[in-house]
Amino acid sequence: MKTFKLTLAAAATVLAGPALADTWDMPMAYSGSNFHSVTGAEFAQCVTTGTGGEIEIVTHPGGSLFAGADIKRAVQTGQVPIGERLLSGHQNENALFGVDSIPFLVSSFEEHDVLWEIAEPYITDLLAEQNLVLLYSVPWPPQGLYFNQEVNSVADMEGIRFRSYSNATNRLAELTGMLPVTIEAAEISQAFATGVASSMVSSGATGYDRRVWESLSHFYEVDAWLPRNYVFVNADVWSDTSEANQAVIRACAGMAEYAGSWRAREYTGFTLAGLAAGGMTVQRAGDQLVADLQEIGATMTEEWLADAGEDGQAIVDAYRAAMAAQQ
Ligand code: PCA
Repeated sequence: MKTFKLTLAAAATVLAGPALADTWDMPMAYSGSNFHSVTGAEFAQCVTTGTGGEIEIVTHPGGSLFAGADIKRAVQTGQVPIGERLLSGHQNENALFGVDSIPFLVSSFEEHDVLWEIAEPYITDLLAEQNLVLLYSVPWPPQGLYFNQEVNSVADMEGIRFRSYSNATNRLAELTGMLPVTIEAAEISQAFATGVASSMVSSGATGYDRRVWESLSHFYEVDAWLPRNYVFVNADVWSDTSEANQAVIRACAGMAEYAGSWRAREYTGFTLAGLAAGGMTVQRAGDQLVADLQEIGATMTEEWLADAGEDGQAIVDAYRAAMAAQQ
């Protein structure tokens, strides 16, 4: 009996000892060299170090574990505890997810920050309803237009095959008379090389990462919008995480958001220069093209407001009021 008691005591000590390392696989859609993926890898390292190895986050960039379109579902259903995804990739579920893709509402990082501060609580709530906890999010640089020819007006875009990544990009293609085809960033080099598409709206960063100068000739800076990526965790996994480890993860997330947002800014000029060095013509869109796009942007804004209901209107009104107050 005595031996039995001792054995029990020993077992209890083992159970109460240091928690076993928990590995969190983290799928990410963009290539390992992309600044979002670099930021995610640093976040993972920060959590692993900060939790003393109790939680080890392992990133899987480039869509290698789950393709971009499947990452949110994989986290929601607990196939993986954590992931990163393009927020506007969910605009088909709820228009609010496309709050960062309203054409020409914001056209700089500074304006985007004002919009995001207003919109973030709405997105946090929306994700919470879907069993997800928002940890951090980082913007992409401003979106411009890529072509394999000179384009001076929307009329010049007629019939071009256009790579889209969200509802908003799809709609832009429709309204400009182009033919949209949805393709993940990880697949675009091949899509352009084989002529599946010959145009897209995206940042200099993605064009640079995917070496699109090998297939395309022109990048027009139009600063249409700045979409965001976000990192999120399954809410059940989160509530099973100790308070101390939650605090570490929140702190690492705060640093990642800060560092990633600065990287996005620095990457903007660097990647546009890289596209030019690759042989592309990189320039601001001409007056006619800008005027045509503004008109399409106005239509898309009206459509978004109709879809996004009261919350969407409240966000846009609050943003416009905040900008007016800065004047
Ligand atoms: N790159 C991502 C989304 C926005 C961006 O700049 C992409 O093209 O898929």
